[in-house]
Amino acid sequence: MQIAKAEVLVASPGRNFVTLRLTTDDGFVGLGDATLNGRELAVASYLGEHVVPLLIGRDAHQIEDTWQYLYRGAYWRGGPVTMAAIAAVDTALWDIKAKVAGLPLYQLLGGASRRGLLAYGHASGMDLPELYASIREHLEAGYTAIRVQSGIPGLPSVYGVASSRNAGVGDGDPRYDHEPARRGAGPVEEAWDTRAYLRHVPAVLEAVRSEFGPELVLLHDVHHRLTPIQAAKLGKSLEPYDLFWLEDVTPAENSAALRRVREHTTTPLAIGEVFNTIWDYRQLFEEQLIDYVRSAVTHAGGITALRRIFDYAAVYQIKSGVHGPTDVSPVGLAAAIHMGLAIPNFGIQEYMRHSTETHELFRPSYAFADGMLVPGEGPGLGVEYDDAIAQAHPYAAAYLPVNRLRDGSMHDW
Ligand code: EZ4
Ligand code: CO
Repeated sequence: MQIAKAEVLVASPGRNFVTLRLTTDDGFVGLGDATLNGRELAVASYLGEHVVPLLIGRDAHQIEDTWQYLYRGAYWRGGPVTMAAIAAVDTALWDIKAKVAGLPLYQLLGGASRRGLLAYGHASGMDLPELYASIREHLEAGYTAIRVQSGIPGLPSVYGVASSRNAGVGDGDPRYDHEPARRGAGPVEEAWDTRAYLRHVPAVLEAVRSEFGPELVLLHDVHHRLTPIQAAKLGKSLEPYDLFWLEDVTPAENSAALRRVREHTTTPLAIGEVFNTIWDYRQLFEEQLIDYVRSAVTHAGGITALRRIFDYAAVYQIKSGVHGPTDVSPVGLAAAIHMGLAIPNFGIQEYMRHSTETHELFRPSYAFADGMLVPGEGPGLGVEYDDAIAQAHPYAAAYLPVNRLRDGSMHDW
């Protein structure tokens, strides 16, 4: 069974998605997500110019060999563009293999190890009343685990806080698909003040914990903004509020920073959404510096590569906590749901519902109910790309914001 056709599809149902569609000579179709938020066309070009020509005529069943061929064969290894491209090929080939077998993909990964995936949503508010309202909406929608992001006094906008009041969780609520790659010729500039953040956040989590009680699973994302000692101090100060995890406390390049954090706090740590390969995790795993792996299928080289990362993590009792923002397409999310159902060391799955337009384009068959995600039971990933809908949503340039400190210096966003 040979790969006969490989198409790189770019569409923008509110935000940009890059999808690879492979078709075999006997008519099986597989999809892979190659979306790199804010840098989408770099991956589309890498795929179109350098990968697609190598795929035509290859045996669609040789997933491992194709992965090795694209990873080793480029000589220039790793990096977000390359690994998103490899991820898309890998995911599409798994989709095809499962369709040929006539099974939902999780069956090829060892079958179901649980009833569903505990999922967390994003609650946010510029102030406490707005945040409480957002948490209540999530509870009503069935979430039992919630990420909490808050406005900071003195800063007009902050990462993770939806830009309009009462951002909802419902299907079709455009405000919930707010993840902040904004259309335009360049990035929006936000202001950041680390001291103001560190003063404010413990009070927010104290208030939320006392308002909603001890059962609710709470998470918080620091988005790579602190120095090691600032992160250590924050982790320690949040211990009384029993977080499920504190995410991305320090910039991802400096693994040893988390040693400093670990020396001071028992708050669980998650990192890895911007990592590309298993090597990025090596020190973190071997020194047991983290508790959850954040890599998405889309950004870590696909199902083949992420499964290896999870197995390596399991040696150290480290669990999955797969990145699931709305910039990972329903194809990437479906792949994560199949993996999460099967792997032994599943932890939690991030789940921000995609917009109605995005669901119309991809028609995913996974479902969210009672706080859990389950994949569809049809063959493959359970996602179908609708070309007619794609036609109506052409690519539009969009950028993630950048951060500047009060004196104008650039800071990590
Ligand atoms: O900012 O995926 O935990 N989730 C995150 C995301 C990232 C976006 C960047 O494209 O940190 O919201
Ligand atoms: Co994050």
